Amino acid sequence: MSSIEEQITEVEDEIRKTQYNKATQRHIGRLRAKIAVLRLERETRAKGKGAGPGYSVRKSGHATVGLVGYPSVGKSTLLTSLTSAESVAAAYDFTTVSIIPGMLRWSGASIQILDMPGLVPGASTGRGRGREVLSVVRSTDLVLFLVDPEHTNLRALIAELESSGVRLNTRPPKIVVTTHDRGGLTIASTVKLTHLAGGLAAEIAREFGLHNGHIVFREDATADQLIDVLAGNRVYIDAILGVNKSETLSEEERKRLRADLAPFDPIFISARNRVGLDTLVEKMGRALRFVRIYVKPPGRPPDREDPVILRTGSTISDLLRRLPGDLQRTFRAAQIWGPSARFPGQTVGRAHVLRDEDVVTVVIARGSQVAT
Ligand SMILES: Nc1nc2c(ncn2[C@@H]2O[C@H](COP(=O)(O)OP(=O)(O)OP(=O)(O)O)[C@@H](O)[C@H]2O)c(=O)[nH]1
Ligand SMILES: [Mg+2]
Repeated sequence: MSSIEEQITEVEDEIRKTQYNKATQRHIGRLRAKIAVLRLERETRAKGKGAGPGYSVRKSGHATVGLVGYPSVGKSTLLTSLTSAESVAAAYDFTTVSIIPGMLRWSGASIQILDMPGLVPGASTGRGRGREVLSVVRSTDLVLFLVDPEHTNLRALIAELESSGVRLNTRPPKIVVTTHDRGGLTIASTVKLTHLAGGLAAEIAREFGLHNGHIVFREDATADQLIDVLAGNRVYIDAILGVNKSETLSEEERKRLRADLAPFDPIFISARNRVGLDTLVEKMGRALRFVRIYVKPPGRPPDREDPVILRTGSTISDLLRRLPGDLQRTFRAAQIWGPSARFPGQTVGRAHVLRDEDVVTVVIARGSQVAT
């Protein structure tokens, strides 16, 4: 029996040899599912040996950005230029990989930036301690790719991230899978499935050992999207791109790079000369999609000076966790004014999703101490 690595290579070769067309679509879909299953198995074994992912970086700030790029493109220089030298307090050595954190302020939010060792091709299979680096990337809120004029192969970098389960600039597919003990496999969809017709969805599910259960599609998903949902360990992270050492580039060269790097909209910087950094930071801050929440104590005006900073999609429950006192226990309701309120002063519960610049009053149960 060949090793998992050999089996993966075999299936990859077969995919490469197969021309993609209507007739082979199913075959390829099935093969891709096979690879995903083999990769899951490889991960499980690596974890068992204690070698795999499972170490993380101490997070601080409101969000974490990972600096990802080939060696020597200027990641460490950028971190030093972006963050005050003092904030690069210590090199946390994770026995094999050094990740240097720095802290940056943007519009009231503090953003942690992680400088990581350069990625090399083959990182996702473990080259250059790549798997450890990639496991840290998986835990970040935003990827900042950095290339320089000598290392512009962004696609290969993206491929490394993808094979470690990172999905960039896209949302989780609208597919819901439930497993049952028996009753076979049923599939329903609210839209016409153009990529997974003719039983392909069921065949892929079977590759994952799903024989009894229910799959609901709420979008016209591809085979890869279904595989992602079945594999279940995918993370969805946004990414932006900087081109460093750009002080050496002519207008013509920039234009060519821009075309090469599409659909990314690269920001040309010089980390060493501190050029373009404001634009980069602005783009980073916006990409993190913070929401600012103004807390209003009952009967008093809201505190507009010092908003609570949350990430987009956060709920009242997330807000409670960030406020002093035992609000998780004493919470009774919240009142909302602002973008997420259907009308001023609307009463909402813990699951209510907040929007940027909401004003919130927390109402606590009678008899509880008032939180200040
Ligand atoms: N011309 C130019 N050189 C730069 C710039 N920024 C960094 N460098 C140089 O690029 C080289 C590599 O910089 P580092 O910051 O160590 O690169 P790195 O990406 O952290 O490298 P690894 O940690 O090995 O992955 C150094 O010699 C820097 O001085 C820049 O804006 N322009
Ligand atoms: Mg470095």
